[in-house]
Amino acid sequence: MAMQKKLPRDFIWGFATASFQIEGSVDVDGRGKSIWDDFSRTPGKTLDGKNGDVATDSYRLWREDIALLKQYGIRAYRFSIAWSRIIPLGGRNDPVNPKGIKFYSDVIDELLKAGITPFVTLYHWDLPQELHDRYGGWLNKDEIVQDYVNYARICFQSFGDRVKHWLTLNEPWCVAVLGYGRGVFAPGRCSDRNRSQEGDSSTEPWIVAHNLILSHASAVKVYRDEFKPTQQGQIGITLNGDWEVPYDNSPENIAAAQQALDVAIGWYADPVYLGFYPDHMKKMLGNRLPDFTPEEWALVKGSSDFYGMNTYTTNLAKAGGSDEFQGNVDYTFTRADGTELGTQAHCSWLQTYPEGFRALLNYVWKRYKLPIYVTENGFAVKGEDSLPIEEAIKDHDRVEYFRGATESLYKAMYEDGVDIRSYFPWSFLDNFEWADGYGTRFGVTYVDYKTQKRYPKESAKFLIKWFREHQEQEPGSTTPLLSALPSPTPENLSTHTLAEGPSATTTAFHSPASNGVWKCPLKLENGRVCHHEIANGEKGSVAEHFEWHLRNIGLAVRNGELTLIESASPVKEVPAAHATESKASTPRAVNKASPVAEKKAGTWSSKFRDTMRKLVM
Ligand code: GBH
Repeated sequence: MAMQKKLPRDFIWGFATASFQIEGSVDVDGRGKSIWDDFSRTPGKTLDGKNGDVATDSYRLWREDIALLKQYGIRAYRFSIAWSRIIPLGGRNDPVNPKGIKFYSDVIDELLKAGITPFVTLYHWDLPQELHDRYGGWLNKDEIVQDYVNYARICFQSFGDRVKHWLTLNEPWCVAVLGYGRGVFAPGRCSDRNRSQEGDSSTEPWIVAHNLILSHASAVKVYRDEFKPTQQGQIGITLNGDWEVPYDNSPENIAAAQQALDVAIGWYADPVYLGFYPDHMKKMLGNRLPDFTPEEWALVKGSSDFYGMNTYTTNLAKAGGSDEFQGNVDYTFTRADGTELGTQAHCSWLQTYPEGFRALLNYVWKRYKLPIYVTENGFAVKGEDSLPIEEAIKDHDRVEYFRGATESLYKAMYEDGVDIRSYFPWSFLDNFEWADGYGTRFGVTYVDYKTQKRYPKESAKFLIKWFREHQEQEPGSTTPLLSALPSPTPENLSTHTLAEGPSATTTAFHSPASNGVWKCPLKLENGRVCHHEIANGEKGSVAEHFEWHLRNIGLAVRNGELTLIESASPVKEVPAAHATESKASTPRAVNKASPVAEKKAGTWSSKFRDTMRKLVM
């Protein structure tokens, strides 16, 4: 069999989040209000009536979160900065909040210390409330562009020495359409007076978009002029956009698919990358589409170093309907023959269709001709929120989604020649899913909102394993050394699953060797560390043996998480000693291990202990 090509070492992969969806602590350390604070507290605005006051509590739990990212062995983390933590009132003449700067600075330092590349979004929908109240926020071109640029500049100044990947805006389509057209996201403006007392869905979204594009382009100019020469980073915008397949082969539906793409993607991507608006938009909107002056066009065209892609699904496009935000095209997942496109997610707008991801990557590459950074891609399993944790973490549909997505990513790169530089599954954690509240879970890590404990789902393990197998590793790389991930049933370590892959020995916990002998699963990438074999053993005694190792290293599984215990117990070189120790800590009957003599016991254990402790710290 021919060797499969591997993703290059500098391919960036990791998980993504956004400030308002995870941070909570909305009135802590001088943070100002964002437009999502009160909006999410307004009855009727979120499906479950819940708000962002606590979310995943990550403003307080950020160290634990980064420790988990590190344990996952990922290479990058995409997160966003809350504008109102940096400048609580938002504006260019308003005071800067040192505590806000310190928070993100500490996060960045901690990530870098863990070998994780920070990928930073400046704006993921949480506009300072004051700017909305003061002058209409994104509706006010003369003010918002300057205020956004001022905020961006402070971020470049404060973090740019360490952050080399910047995203100006997340999904401007959503900001404009959902916030000012449909009125379902903050600030909730639209023409429907049952929903909002103010707003005009026929004009405001197009104005807001115009101002978003100018704000983005102006911030990029500042970065390129003032910071890039010394800081040497990349900066760009990230756009949502799903693939569109014609409902059938009729000419009007073939045209409809392109028209849908023109509004879903071309509305922003054509100006930013090509320097014009799609014809379909000009025809559809006439003078409601604000044009740019020649100077503005010069600023906007070419204002992104790369193509930032957030994509989730594919729509079947049918000509007709009056939804301008879809280009007057109807969307469906039901084919003409009555079959469904793919597996239905928890949210109505999302079904699986990995072929669409590959097609979209090809379309964007051919049309915009820039390297693609996939900055979001993910799936919410239907009904996951009503399952017990042990069931929810077996997220089969999400694993299948990512199996398809990674295959499409791989084929787009190596069969189609698309230049793709990053992949960020959404999301690192279940979190505040905007108007859906907390009932829709997109995480690869389950969050138990009662305890704020995190539990890796199967999808996290699938992705970690996929990238370990499909990406070139650093020479002599040892990550992830420790393949054990926290488990939801810590009291029973025998059910503790190890991530599969070359550095792990999963089989050890699943079945004995052919001669009925269990092998200790402790293994590093460069070889087996422990040579203990446990004859006549049942699963439990292997697990206890493994726990014994952990204790010797100074680690323990506590509340399902691998933690450092205050000090490592003295290294026991005599394998037999552990049987007694295990007994003391657990009522489970322990079969006496019949250890194979460990010749090098004295040499590996202390060194190994240090390595393992460093990993968990
Ligand atoms: C992303 O948006 C967001 O960046 C992220 O914050 C969010 O958590 C994640 O997706 C999961 O939703 O039915 O007409 O109201 C995804 C792009 C575009 C998907 C709009 C939902 C619904 C359109 N979104 N779409 S509509």
